[in-house]
Amino acid sequence: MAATVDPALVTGAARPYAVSKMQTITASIIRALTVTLAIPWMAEMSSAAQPPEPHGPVPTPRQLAWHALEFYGFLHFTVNTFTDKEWGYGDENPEIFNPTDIDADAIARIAREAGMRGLILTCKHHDGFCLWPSKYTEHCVRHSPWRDGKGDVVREISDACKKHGLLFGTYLSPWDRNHPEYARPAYVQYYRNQLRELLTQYGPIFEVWFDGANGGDGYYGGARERRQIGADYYGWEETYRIVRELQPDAVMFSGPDIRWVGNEAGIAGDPCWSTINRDEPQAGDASREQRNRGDRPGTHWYPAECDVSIRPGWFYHAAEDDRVRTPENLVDLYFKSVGRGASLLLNLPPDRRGRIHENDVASLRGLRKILDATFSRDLATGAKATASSVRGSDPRFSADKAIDNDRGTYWCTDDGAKAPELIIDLGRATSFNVVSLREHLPLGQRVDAWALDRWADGRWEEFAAAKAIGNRRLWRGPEITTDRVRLRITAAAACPAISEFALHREPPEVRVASTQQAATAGLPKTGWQAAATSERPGFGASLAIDGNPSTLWQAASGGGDGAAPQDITIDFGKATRIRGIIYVPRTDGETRGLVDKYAIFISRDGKEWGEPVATGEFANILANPIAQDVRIEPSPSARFLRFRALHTADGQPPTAAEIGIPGR
Ligand code: FUL
Repeated sequence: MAATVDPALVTGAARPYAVSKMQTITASIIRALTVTLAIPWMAEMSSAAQPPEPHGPVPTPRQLAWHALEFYGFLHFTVNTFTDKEWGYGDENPEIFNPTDIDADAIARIAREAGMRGLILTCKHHDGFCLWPSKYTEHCVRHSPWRDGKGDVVREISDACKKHGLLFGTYLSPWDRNHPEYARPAYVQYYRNQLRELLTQYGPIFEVWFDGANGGDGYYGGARERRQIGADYYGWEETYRIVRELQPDAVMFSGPDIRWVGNEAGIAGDPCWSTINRDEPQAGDASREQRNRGDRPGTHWYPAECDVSIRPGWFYHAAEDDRVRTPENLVDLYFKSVGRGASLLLNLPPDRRGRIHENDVASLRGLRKILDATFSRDLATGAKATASSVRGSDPRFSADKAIDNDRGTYWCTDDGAKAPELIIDLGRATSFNVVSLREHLPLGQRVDAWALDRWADGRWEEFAAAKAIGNRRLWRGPEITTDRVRLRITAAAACPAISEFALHREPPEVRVASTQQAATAGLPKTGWQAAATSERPGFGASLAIDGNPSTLWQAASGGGDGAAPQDITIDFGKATRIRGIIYVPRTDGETRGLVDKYAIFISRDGKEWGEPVATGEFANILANPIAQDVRIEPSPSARFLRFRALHTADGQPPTAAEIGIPGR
């Protein structure tokens, strides 16, 4: 049997995959990545060495195919787009879903141009409204004026993905705040029925996204109550089985295949291992820290996906049009997700037209421009590669396999050589500030730690050192100029198998990454005074108005249900226009006492308060603890404001890093 590799299917690092179907991708990647294990011409070589044994847990074929994607998009779109919320309560009238100018084609084209390999659509978010005409509910597009009730957003987006060579994935929220049977057995059947619709009617699905979020309360067919579910409620094993049956190539996020990275900020741990220690393959109750970094050594291959929005919220809000992440910020996230061996799932929320807002498009184009300018040229191409060890002196494992721009080949050493060196002689002084490394994943994650040296003044000088390589490891630093670079594997669990060593030079103007999204500017707080219903020693109310988000007010008393409500009352010293409030959650990485339900009261004299001027929820604050900007219109004027924490996400006494008033 002659082994030929179809060049179109070879997954060269510098060559993007020109495929549109998951099956094709899976087949091509597996072939390319495992080709060295099976090529018969190996036998013709005199010094034929055996490839090394895989080390530890290894990726499944579908995980391997997913690793190759690296960057794809999320589309958060539903009734929330029209109610300006992040979590709909489930009581929305389907008639409010009415995009004026939906253009799935344009959405897919923009995603493709940005370099994304697929799109995952919120077919149903927590509000329960279905973007396709599900035969199991009336709470869907069939009752929207959009396309006279004959529309199907899932169809339009999935078709557009096919047309533009993108993979398509589904998000079907397990938590459903609309369904009367939620938290009872009948709902689980309903959920599976809907999943079957999505997995059978829209072609190949590359990823099925299971969201663990659940705030408890909802409309639930008019009951308007809080419903608790137990850990076994959803019966996940059976649901996973359905996905495997209907879409065997699909990976399941927060199921058996891919783990959440532990934050919604787009940042993987450093290092971020693709393995985790589990009794079960899925993460279950893994801590955020464990999800963020993984475990070494791990019992299961369970790589991380970084989900993050291009705006502060997941859904479109016109008020965030000027808070879209900059291209530089997106590049920074790319390095901290893809560059740490995870994938980047970047959310692009369609607006009320059903289009990606111009500001988001501009940022995406900027991102692509920078990535192309950085990665289109590999400065190590054509260099001379030598290594301290080559497996069996077999040319199939020689040093140059790390710089041949082919992810299917790799440099590998003899079994005993666990701390080898790879020297890249560039032939002339070359400037770069990005180094890209990859391991040959079918053999597992083998490298624990590595360092990079440059040749300077007749000796090696270290300029980088870190842990873990995995699917991809990007080092980004100040510009280095040298004619020789050395990769030192400083610790490995098994002889290394390195499939890529590449050098790149970023356009100088983007090197200082701006990582901040401008927060809403608040009124200056001079002369303000604050008092709270309770405070823990050292965590007084005044710390919520000191302009310093690293200090916080923390209420005292109780735990569980007794923790809230609690009030913090602010005296502005003079009548002040109250455009709303800004609640800044604690910034110390802790999640205790995050307020998720609030009421706001105002008073002229600090004695008479009346009805609240605003009430609501800070949806999703636990997973995405960003500043919450609540607007009150028309804006009243008052000297006193009371922020009442009605409920906290974890039932602990409320906390606030800052409470402010929007300045405009
Ligand atoms: C979270 C959800 O609660 C958010 O609304 C969003 O969908 C995000 C991707 O996942 O858990």
